[in-house]
Amino acid sequence: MTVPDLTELLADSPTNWGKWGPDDEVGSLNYLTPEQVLSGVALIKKGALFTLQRLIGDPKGDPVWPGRSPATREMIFDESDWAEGGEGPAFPGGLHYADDKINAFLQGSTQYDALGHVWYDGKLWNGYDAQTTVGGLDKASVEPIAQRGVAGRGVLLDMARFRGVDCLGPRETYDHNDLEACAAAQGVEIKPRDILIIRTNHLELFFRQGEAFYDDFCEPGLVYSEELVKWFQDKEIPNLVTDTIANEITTDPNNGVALVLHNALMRNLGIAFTEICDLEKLAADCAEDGSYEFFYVAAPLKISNASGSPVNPVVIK
Ligand code: UVW
Repeated sequence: MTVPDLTELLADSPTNWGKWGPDDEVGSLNYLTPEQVLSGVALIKKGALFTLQRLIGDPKGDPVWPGRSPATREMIFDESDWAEGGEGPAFPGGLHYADDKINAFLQGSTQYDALGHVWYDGKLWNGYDAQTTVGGLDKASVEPIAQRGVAGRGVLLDMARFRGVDCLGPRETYDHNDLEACAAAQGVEIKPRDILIIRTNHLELFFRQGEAFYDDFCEPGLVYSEELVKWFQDKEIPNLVTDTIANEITTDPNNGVALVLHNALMRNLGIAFTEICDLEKLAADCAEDGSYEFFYVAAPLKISNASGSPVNPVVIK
């Protein structure tokens, strides 16, 4: 197969560039108006909270994109620093304290991608020049998303349960028609401006297989087509949230290109991507009470010029 480059493949793919002005850095999150936030709040019925972040430093391992390493945490001060000969600082009254730090890829755990995280043809979201990423993102970093915050009506699409499997395997695909069919089977409607949360439970294979998981690395997920991109644009989807590392099939089976939707949806339409979520408790609850719609809220960290940020999204039902 001759693999096209993204410029060629997405030559006629639509963009939302300029839709929210020449200085916009949050893209389709603009669809999350106060009315949208309130439509999510109105779905709170039983006061149940679900946090969607994976544990950083999970003893079972942290799944990351190949080439990245899991976060490491280092203890700076603990009680041993105040033992005989220790270096713990002395404070009046005898205060001791714990202090630690982490060294982490900002894309290496449950995270929001900045809209400027990916690009092709020298341009990122809204047409900003790729040179603006050099030394840190001057445009479309994660900071404007963090300054804004994310909240609205969320819908869970449990593709694993819909397909009657424990988890989707490598290379399994689904598209917007499958999402609609899944929603119909769950008795929920995908409405315009919904935050879409797709469960595959694929990372269960990482926890079962350990490093062997990477021997056959091609995550399952959405696959690019013109119709799919149009569906996302027409539905005005602000945010795509999944429990996989990259939110889409790793390599497109139709053309051999990697991460096409990062470009067609994030770079071109300005859709925010939230990756590596843990959706298991939420999915179990949705299956039990039959309700797949809820209030979703997320606050990525305010990190200047960053390509992404760790986050602990919260769903309230
Ligand atoms: C890459 O950056 C390659 O992927 P992701 O957005 O999934 O972290």
